[in-house]
Parts: sequence; structure tokens; C-alpha cells
Amino acid sequence: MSITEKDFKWGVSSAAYQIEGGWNAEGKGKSIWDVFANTKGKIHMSQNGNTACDYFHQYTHDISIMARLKIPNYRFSIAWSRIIPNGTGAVNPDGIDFYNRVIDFCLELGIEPWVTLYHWDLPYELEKKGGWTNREVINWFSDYVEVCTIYFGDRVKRWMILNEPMVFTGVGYFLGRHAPGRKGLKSFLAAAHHAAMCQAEGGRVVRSMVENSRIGTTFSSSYIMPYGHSSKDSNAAIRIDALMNRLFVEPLAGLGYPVNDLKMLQRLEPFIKDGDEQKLAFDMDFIGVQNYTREMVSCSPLIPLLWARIISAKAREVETTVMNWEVYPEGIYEMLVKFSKYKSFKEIFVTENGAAFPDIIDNGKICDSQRINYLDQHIHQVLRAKKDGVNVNGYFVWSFTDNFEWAEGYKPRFGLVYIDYPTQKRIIKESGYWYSTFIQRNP
Ligand code: GCO
Repeated sequence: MSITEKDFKWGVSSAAYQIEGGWNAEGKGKSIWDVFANTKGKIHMSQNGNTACDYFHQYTHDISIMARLKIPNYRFSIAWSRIIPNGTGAVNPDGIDFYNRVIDFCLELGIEPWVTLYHWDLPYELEKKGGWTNREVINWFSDYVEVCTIYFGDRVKRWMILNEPMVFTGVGYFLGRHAPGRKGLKSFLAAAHHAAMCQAEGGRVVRSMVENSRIGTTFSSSYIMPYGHSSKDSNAAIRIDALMNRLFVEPLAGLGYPVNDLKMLQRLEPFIKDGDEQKLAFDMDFIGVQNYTREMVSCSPLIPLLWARIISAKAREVETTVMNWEVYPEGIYEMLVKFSKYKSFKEIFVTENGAAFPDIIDNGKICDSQRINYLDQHIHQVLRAKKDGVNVNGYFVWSFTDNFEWAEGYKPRFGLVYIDYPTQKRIIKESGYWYSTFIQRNP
């Protein structure tokens, strides 16, 4: 299906902690992920991101492969503690220099840099002061964003403020399965409100500092459906959708928190100060929708506050990826239609979509046909949404190379490019060549 409108942005995505390594190189401070991933029992097979894909030293090689594949847009994140090692205060010139070199090399090869300001790696010194549960994080984050705009804003025009606030607050501050490993409703609600404040405040800082900027922020967005046909299951799905898909986008859109559909959110009250309602809103130029799968939900009195539980893909015996996520391409269509209804945002980009499947090297090649099928089916659904009137203007594959998949370590491989971690050798998978050809046929 050819793209009727020109200027559709095809790209790939990555994140600092998942690829860079160089965890303490050239003045970089510790992040919460440096600490969490080196804490026994937290990560699959006690793996960590200390070296990861060694991108800190091999970025020119990887970006050169991107250029060879004619991928024109590259989304990557900046590690806050590489720029400001303690989170506030002194700027690390070597950290600034690293990202200047990355940005300049992208531009030299004709690749547009899309920068995510926060992809989960909070400076550890700030966590020691409460991290996202401390309202001071709004000031800490605003100062960090301003530093990034001062040094990079002359060349970086595409900015994303946060990556998936639902995930880093929910899994990191409620479930305890991601950094910093905190648990409980109070820490989650405090972190969630302060993150919601930061996504808007960060947008205001970039807009005030960078001329001709296009500012967005990203949201995890699983398509939520009721498992059964009962009204109880339908209402349970509404509650889970309010938590997983609406909690951050609606205050940003000036609609406030979705308290009517999830009463538990009334407990945000103690963290909300006078004037916050207005400060939560910001007219982003775009939003990044990040979809991988769908979830099916049934009512469950055993789960307090939510009265709902997810029926796993495995229990439903459907096709899944290595992450045990159902392969459900229609889900990305549904989420694009859903997010397109928030009229305060001018356009949408799919800033993450991809799949982890087992990759087998056969005679030096990786014929990852499952991943090609997954990408082809999902891109088809994205273009279907565009054809049906959704103002979606780009698609970024997660991820360019295999990388550190958080608590799952290096087991899940999402890349278009295979990484042999012991040797750090790169092998372009067939999906990488497929994507390159697809982009060139659909400019
Ligand atoms: C996320 C993060 C990525 C993940 C990817 C696969 O969406 O959770 O942005 O860092 O690695 O989505 O889970």
C-alpha cells in the first residue's frame, strides 16, 4: 500500500540504558538502572546494562548501518546522569560531547535525530532524595531539559519528553519489578502525578528554548478488551483502560485524570497542589503511540482497587512473541483511532512497535520471517488507520539493534540488527533488509 501523503516518517527507536553501556565512562553518574540491574535477583540471569551493545563506543558503526539501510529517522534517548551526573548541579562536558558526536554523525549521514529526554534512567542521586515521589523532581527535570535544549537545540528539532510514564511509574514504583524497585500505591500515585506534571513542564521548557521545535511525548498503549461478554467484564476493561491508556494522556489534553472511570485515582488528591490542573496540560505538537499487543480483561473481586485482572495470552492459547505478548495487529489500528480522538494534539507517530522472536543464525544469515510478518501486518494496520483519517505520520520500529530488555535482560531480541554480545558483532537480520526495501518503496 503506497503512502498517499508524502513525508511519512519511517524510523527506528532505541533507549540509552538499553544500548549504550559505558555505565560509568567519562564522568557519567549512576542511574537507578545502573543500581537496580546490578542488584542480585532483579534481572534475568543477573544480567545488566554495564556494557549492553557497547553503543557508547560503537555508535558510528550502528548509525552507519542505519544509513546503509536508508533509515531516515532515528529515535534515541539521552541519559540524564551522563549529562548531569548527580541529577542536579554540574554539567558533565564529556556527556555533552558524546551526544553532540551522535547528533552530528546522524546529521552528517542524513539521518534526523529524534530525542527522548527521559527513558527511565533517573540519576541515582535523585532517587536517594525520593526520585519521582519527590515533587522537587519537577524542578530537577525542568533544569535537565533546559540543559539539553541549550546544547542540542540548534540541531535537534524533534523532542519527546517522556517514554511511557505508565510503565516507569507502574512497574518501577508500584510493582517493584523495574528500577528503582519501589512498591505500593502511595509511591506509584506520587510518581504518577509528578511524571504527569513533568511531561507538560518539559514541553513548555523545550518550546521556550528551541526554535522550530516539534515536541511530543510517548505513551504505552495496549488495546484493552473484555474477556467475556458480561457487563462486569466490560466495566473491568474500562477501568484497566483508564489506568493503562488514559492516565497520562488525558491530563496532558486538559481533561484531568480519568477519575470517573477509575475511582482509585481519587487518591491522587493529596499530591495535587493548587494550579496543577492547568499545569498538567500542554498542547504537544505530536504524541507517540507505542503499541505491541492487546490485553483481555475480566472482572476479579480478588484484585483490590481495580477489581479486574488480565487473562494472559498463554492462558488464551494465542500466537505470542518471546515476551508472551499476543500478536494482534488490529490492536495498533484501534489504539491509533482511540488516541486520534484527543484533538489537542496535532499529529500522531507510532514511536514504538516491534516483536521479540527467537533468532537463529544459519550460515551467517538470520531469516527472521516471524518478525517480518509482524512488522508487515502492523504497518498495514497503521496505514489503514491513516487511510481512515487518523493523522498518523510516522512509524518507528522497536528496535534498531537487539538490546537490554529491562528485567528480562538480553533474552528477548527485538532488533532489526542482531548483536552477538560476547563479541559485539552486528548481523543485519532479514527484517532489517526487508524494512529498508519497504521504506524505499513507500517514501
Ligand atoms: C517499552 C520501552 C522499551 C521496551 C520495548 C519492548 O515500551 O517498554 O519503551 O524500552 O524495551 O517496548 O518491551
